[in-house]
Amino acid sequence: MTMPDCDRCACNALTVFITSSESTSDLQCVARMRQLLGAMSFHRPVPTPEEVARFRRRGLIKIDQLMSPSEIEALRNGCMDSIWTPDDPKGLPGFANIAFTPRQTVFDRIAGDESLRSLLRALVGERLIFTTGNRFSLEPGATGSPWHFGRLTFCSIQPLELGYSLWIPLDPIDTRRQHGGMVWVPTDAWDARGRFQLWAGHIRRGSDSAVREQLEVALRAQFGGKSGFPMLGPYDREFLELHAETADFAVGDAFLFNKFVWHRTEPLRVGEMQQRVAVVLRFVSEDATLARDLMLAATSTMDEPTRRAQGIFGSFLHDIDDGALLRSSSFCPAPL
Ligand SMILES: O=C(O)CCC(=O)C(=O)O
Repeated sequence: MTMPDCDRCACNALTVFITSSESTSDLQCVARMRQLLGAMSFHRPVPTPEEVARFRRRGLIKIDQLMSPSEIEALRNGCMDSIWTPDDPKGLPGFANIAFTPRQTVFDRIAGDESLRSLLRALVGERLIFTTGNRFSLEPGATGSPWHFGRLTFCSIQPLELGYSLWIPLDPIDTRRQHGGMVWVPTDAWDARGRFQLWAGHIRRGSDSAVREQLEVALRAQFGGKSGFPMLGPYDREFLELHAETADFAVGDAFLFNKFVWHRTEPLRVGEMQQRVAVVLRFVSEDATLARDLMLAATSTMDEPTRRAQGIFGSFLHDIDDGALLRSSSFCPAPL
């Protein structure tokens, strides 16, 4: 059915509906109504069995139009809100009958959406715990993150347990023009699992200073640089660049990858776009367990408030022992 065009602006039939009703006064109402209709007509994509199999083999997937326009808008408006953690988490378990729910940031709200969770569950094959959200903004000339895997982000769980990042650019990524997107290597080419183990073993054993000194000399000799981290030698870098993949992203597209995927930022070239913003929602397996020792060793240069401000998830699970299921903590959001 075609509807006549609105005679007040260049919008569609919906405007006609509204302008012909009592509330003709403002176009804001039109915009709001369009937004609501947009949300009602938005359907998240459903992964095919082939996509699920490919994701599990490669550890990553780009999902077109995963996020609705209203979610993108909400993320744009709310992504500067800081991540909430309790003021005094150590004190809280001592109280009786204390009700504790993290404040709803836009990240919590969007990460909790059932249709998003059902898509993530289909891909990863289990329920996930939402841990934290990050915002990365890149300006022309800035390089972003060099090659890495999810070391610090997932330092609160045991090295071989699974964690996932959902990267959502809020600006379009055009790889042939300004780029500013991401570059990655699928896990069937190189899975960083072994490097994750090396890193975790290194920092766990390195708490003894004599051992650390010896390890660090060898680390620098093998991998170069001032510290030897992120444990990448010249051959490794060549290998990663040889297998690197990238993609264009329209706003609404997203990229899901597991913590063992090597990835880096591609710098934003000079051009029209003054900034590229991306937000990332982080999830861990429902069966993930607390690696408090690893988290403390990995963040040893941070004090407790900095850890919390950085959204280091394990830093506020004070009511469970090292090695316990994260979900057994009353501070842990429920797996969905
Ligand atoms: O947005 C970026 O450029 C970097 C994102 C990233 O490295 C990450 O999510 O781990």
